[in-house]
Amino acid sequence: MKTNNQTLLNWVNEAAELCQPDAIHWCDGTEEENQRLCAQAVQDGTFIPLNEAKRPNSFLVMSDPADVARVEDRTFVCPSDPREAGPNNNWRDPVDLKATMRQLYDGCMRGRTMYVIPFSMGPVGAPSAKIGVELTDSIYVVVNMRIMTRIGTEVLEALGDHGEFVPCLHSVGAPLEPGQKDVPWPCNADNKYIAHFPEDPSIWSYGSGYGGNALLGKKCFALRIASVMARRQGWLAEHMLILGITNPQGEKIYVAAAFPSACGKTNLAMMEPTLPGWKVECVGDDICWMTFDDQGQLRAINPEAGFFGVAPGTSMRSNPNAMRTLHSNCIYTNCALTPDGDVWWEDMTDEPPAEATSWLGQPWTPATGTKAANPNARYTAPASQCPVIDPAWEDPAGVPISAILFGGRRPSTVPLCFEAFNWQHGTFLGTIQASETTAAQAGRVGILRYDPMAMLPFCGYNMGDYFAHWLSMPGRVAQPNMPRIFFVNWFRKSDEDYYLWPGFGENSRVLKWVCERVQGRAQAIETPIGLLPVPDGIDTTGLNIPDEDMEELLSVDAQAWLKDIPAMREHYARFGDTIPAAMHQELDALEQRLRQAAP
Ligand code: OXD
Ligand code: MN
Repeated sequence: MKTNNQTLLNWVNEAAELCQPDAIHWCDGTEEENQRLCAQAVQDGTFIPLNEAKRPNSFLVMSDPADVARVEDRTFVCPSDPREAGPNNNWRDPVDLKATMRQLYDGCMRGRTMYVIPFSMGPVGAPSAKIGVELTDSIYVVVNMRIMTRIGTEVLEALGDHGEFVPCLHSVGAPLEPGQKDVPWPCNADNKYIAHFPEDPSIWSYGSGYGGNALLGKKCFALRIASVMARRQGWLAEHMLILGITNPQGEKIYVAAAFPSACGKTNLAMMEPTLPGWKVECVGDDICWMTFDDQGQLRAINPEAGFFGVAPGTSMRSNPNAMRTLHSNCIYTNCALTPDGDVWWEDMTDEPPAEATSWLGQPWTPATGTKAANPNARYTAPASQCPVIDPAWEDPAGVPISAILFGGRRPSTVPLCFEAFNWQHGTFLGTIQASETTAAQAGRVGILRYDPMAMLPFCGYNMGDYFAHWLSMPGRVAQPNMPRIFFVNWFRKSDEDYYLWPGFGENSRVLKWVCERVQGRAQAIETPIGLLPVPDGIDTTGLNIPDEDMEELLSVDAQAWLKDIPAMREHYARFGDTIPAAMHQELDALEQRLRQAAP
């Protein structure tokens, strides 16, 4: 046996008795093991090897069409007291749900191997790293966890005989009878449960093999369970990218940023600045754990080791550094397959391939009229392969965070960028972070969907208590050196419905302003909503943007903001009396400042 950790051994035995796998395999995390598992998955018909000359050591996987995304309505957060979970989570009584799930797990791994994956979220042995162990009957999960986290023997060694770990039990829920032929993507589409028991803490997942439902280190551990730990222990587990930005003088700061899904987190995290002499380097694209150091400085680690990125829309134009990360050693899920054994997805190239096999395994041409790749098709790529990975991305001490950005997709009302007055006001801005519905969604256009701190699907406890935790941060150390908080909006549209701001690499111009504010070099104008750049505050050298557009991007329309106030109050009402009084005061104060400013 690879470990003497009795708690771990007992739990693996109990799980094996319940799930009844044919075999148990303890993952060592080696390349040799990885090769064997990938070869097995090819033989099983789950993995399609890609063209060795084009994408060495890479595989395409096509999932069951009934298992293509995170299932929020089947995700449960189960403390004993439902108030702890809050209205932002689906709650079930933990005793009842465990009984229900035990019945499902009973014999669920028959005909399969149970893999034991010891994994570390964060560099192995780092002070703020945390260990989990995932038991799974899916090779796809093992191979993806190996990219997304650090797995294997070194983690067991770091765990030691008495170390603590979060047990994560996963099954696709598709036992095989003797002689029964397997399908390429086993799952149990009608019985999915993604359950979190924060008081244990433990994670039980059943029925899905996809992404955040099955790679339990990511959303389940690093956000939902970790947010509960962070609250108890006085740190922050956030749905944020982390980047380093260096000016032409070589001065560097680190920034963390929270945007809801589909707002370009990965693109910002590894952008190529258009401003000459500026450099952006990536620490992480999705999750950020922040702890105070003994100087009162918040320092961040990326608990992950890979990118599980949305493929469609990723191109040399939108994210060249992501494209350059994908040269080898990647897993692709639900992308299309080209005749020369490569992958393709919508907007990857200007010209689509003349023909391909769609993610549904069907012949596809541009005339087919359906998407070749699933809209949630993904790549799983080692972060170490990113050409702009930050030199300190695995520093066990983390990187010092000087600024936090919030933002959403706001075609109207919200300016390009502004700064919060202080930490409390910045927290308030995070709580009212929202995206507007667009024509792409059914229902009315322009409705605000609030996603506070981009954590609505990922906060493992009551959202109101989470706001209070944010407010408590500066009081936790003697001399806090809090990051400055900013709000950005790349998606502002003109009255004629075009995007006023070009986005992508041009966002470096906004990051430049953020740096200059942090360094005390940029002026700002006090407005009812916060501190805005002065006219000319944003460097537009070489950018062909009309003065009127720039003016609109940096204007505060008090009437438009006032129109949003009732929706903000409704949003708060959803969380009842758990919303801290300070947040209501901020909302009242905002309304008052807007009324004074409105003509
Ligand atoms: C993700 C998400 O996959 O936020 O990162 O849904
Ligand atoms: Mn995410």
